[in-house]
Parts: sequence; structure tokens; C-alpha cells
Amino acid sequence: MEDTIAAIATAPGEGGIGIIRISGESAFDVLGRVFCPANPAALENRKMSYGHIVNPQTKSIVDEVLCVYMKGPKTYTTEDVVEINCHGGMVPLRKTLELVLENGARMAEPGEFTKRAFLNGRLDLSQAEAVIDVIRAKTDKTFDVAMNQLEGVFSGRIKEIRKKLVDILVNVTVNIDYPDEDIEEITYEKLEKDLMEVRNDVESLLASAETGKIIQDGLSVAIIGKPNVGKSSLMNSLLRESRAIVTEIPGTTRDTIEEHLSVRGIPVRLTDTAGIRETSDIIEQIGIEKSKESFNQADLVIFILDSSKDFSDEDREIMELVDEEKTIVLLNKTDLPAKIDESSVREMLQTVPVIKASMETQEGVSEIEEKIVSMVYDGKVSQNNNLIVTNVRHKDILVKAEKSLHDAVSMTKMGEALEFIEIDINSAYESLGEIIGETVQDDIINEVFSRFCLGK
Ligand SMILES: Nc1nc2c(ncn2[C@@H]2O[C@H](COP(=O)(O)OP(=O)(O)OP(=O)(O)O)[C@@H](O)[C@H]2O)c(=O)[nH]1
Ligand SMILES: [Mg+2]
Repeated sequence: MEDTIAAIATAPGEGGIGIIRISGESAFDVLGRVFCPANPAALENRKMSYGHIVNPQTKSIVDEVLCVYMKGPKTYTTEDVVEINCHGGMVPLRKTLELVLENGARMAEPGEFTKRAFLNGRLDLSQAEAVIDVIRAKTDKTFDVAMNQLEGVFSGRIKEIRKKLVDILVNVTVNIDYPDEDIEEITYEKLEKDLMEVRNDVESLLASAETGKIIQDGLSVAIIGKPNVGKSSLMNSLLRESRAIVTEIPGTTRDTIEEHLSVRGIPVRLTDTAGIRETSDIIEQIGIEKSKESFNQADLVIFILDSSKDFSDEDREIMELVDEEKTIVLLNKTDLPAKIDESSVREMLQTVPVIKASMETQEGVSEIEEKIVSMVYDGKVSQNNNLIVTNVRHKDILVKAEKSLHDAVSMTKMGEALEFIEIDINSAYESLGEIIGETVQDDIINEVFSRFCLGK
């Protein structure tokens, strides 16, 4: 039997209301000890009731509240759950929680409510993991993918793949154990075909993992270029607000500026940097060092050139630093008479995309956004697909399963004994079970829930 746990379920700080959640067998008893309903007869399952939290020893009123009691098993944890809506300040919440803890509940650990939902079978492990992703989602896309996982679409796919593996395993095992019986004899051609199908399923999930990582963690984008080309202007355009100082004086931005934004649902960490040039100014020098650091670390670099000026040595020096794989060149200030065009860029950089832009007229801004989006989806994953592997734990397991399937296929091709092939098929099956928590160890479960916040 599980003990009864309690925690503040709302975010710390001030708010209209703050909620204390209690879950466990004695949740209702605990409530009964500290809650005085205005109308005791109205205290019903799943109905809000109004009243006061009262200290049973001193009889003093702690807070004026609304409470709801939800009888299990159709609750978040599947246990009996109570929620007390207090005034949303730290003092009423802390005092009420203290009283609840003195009257039969213990403090919940981070993620313990969701852990119970998992242990009691209401959510599988990947659904439980999605809860925290839903809470932390910063953009619509991240949220959609997490919701999809919470709803069980991802687990459903894993279960389908495991079902195929079970069918194969049954067939293999029967042929190992009763080779002389009158059963359908397994052919290596059929086995190979079946295994390949499962392997393709696993591979197509894995193919989404790179996109998934960006959807989860965000794409880091650095804007670089020599002074005065319009880097800060681009940052402001992408943010649609005047965040960075823009002046006609070269060297305006002296420190890197980082902002978070959503580009069509993709979380982006955007860094505006100090213009790179030779300078004796010590502050600017440090800023330039930081610029170089941030463009080394960025997933995508937007390198801006001023198209109204001739190429300078400064432009050339930066060009030499550029990694073509992750760079977009922006020819800015196209509203002014042109001194350089795409062909000038091509002399040094053959393969990078070049976009013509003007921060004065906003030309090219949406093209940059499209470029960012297409880099993230990269032809492997379609934009409206929400079945995407975003969790590193899942990805590692899929890699492991893919390896076992690869080995099983190779052995089948070589006509090895079924006993050996069975071992690999079985280990792929077991690995995939770790994703949904069917074959998972306690320490992994504990690690998963330790990432959660208190009260969830
Ligand atoms: N005509 C024109 N002017 C622009 C354009 N983009 C930026 N500017 C102007 O160019 C000047 C420099 O712009 P910033 O955005 O501050 O340039 P920066 O690259 O951040 O400069 P530093 O911070 O000094 O490295 C400002 O006066 C801008 O108004 C453009 O597309 N067309
Ligand atoms: Mg600037």
C-alpha cells in the first residue's frame, strides 16, 4: 500500500490561486482533518466545495479555499486525489501544506504524482516522460509533439513494432523447439523479409531524432559579420521588436546578445554578436572573441555582408572562418545601390545559400525563416508529422534495437542457426520495451522522474 503524498502543484510566486495536491489512500481523511466546508452536506466526489482550512489544534483559520475530492481510480495518479485551491501566495500555500503534512500526508518527491500514474499503469513510461515535455514546451511544435507522445501515439507505434517482433519470435521459437512437428516451416527468405520490415520501422523513427533534438532543445543561430552590416537589425527583425541597439556607428554591439524565439514553431536561440574587426578597444576585443566562440558553437550561422560596399579584408577574414555546412550568407542593404552580388560570394563560398535582404524594407526576412525551418526538417521529416523522437533516452534505445536487428538480418542472410538469430530478435524486443517501461530497471525509472518538478 502506498502512503499519501502532498505538494504545492502550482508554480512558486504570486498568482490568483495556488493549488495543493494530495494523493493516496488517506487523501480524503487528511482533507477532513484540515478542511471545514461551509456546507458539509455538499462535500461530494468531483464537486468543488467552498470553506476554510482550519488548524485542528488551535482552531484558527489558515485560508479561505475551494476543495475538490476525486475518488480513484479515474484520477491523475489512479489513487484518491484531493486538490485544495488556496490564495495564490507563498504564505497561504506553505501554511496549508504544513498542516496537510502534520495531518497524515508526507511531502511528495519531484515527479512522484506522475510516477504513481506510471506505476499504477495509467501512463506508460514514454507517456509519463511526455508530461514534463508538455510542461516545458516553449513553442507550438514542441508542444504538439509532446502532446502526441502523451496521448500514446508514440508508444502505440513502439507497441506495433514489438507486436511484429513477437510474431517473428513465436515462429522462430516453434521451429527451434518442434522442428519435426507438422508446423509451418520457417524459411530464411521470409524471416529476412520480416526482420527487414521491422528494421525499417525502427530506422524511420530514428531518422526523426535529429529533427526531434532541435524541436526539444532548440536550434542555436548566430548572426555574424563585420561591424555595421546590419546584424542587430536582423535580430530585431526576427524578434519583431527593437531588442538590440542599432546605430550607424560601426562597433555598436560590443557584447553578444542572446534571445529565444519561435520560428514557425521551432525554438530558436538567436545570438547577435559584436562585429568582427581589428580593434585596439579592449572591451570590443573581448566581445569579438565571444562572437567567434558563439559562431563555433552555433547550429546555424547567418553571415551578413553589406551589398552596398566593396568586399573588405574583414569580410574575407570572416569568410575563411566559415563552415559552409552550417552557414547562410545574407546580402543585406539591397535597397542601396549594389557593389557586390552573389557572384562575389561564390568566389570564396561555392555551396552556401545566399539570400538577398534589406532590413530597411524587411525583404528576405521570411526567406531566412523558411531556410531555418527547411534546415531543421531536412527532407527526412515532414512539417506536419508529430511522431518524432525527441527524447535522448528513446533515441539511444532505438539505436540499440537497430543494431540487434541489423545483426539478426546478417545472420539470417548467412543462414546461421535459428537459436542464434533468436537471441538478437529477443534483445531488440526487450530494448524497445524499455521505451514504454515494460522491461525497464528501477534506477532508470528513478532517473526519468528526477527530472520532474515538485508537485507534478
Ligand atoms: N539602407 C539600409 N540600412 C541598413 C540596413 N540594415 C541595417 N542598416 C543600417 O546600418 C546601420 C548598422 O546596423 P546595425 O544593425 O547596427 O549593424 P550591426 O552589424 O549590428 O553593427 P555592429 O553592432 O556595429 O557590429 C544602421 O544605421 C542601420 O539602420 C538595410 O538593409 N538597408
Ligand atoms: Mg550590432
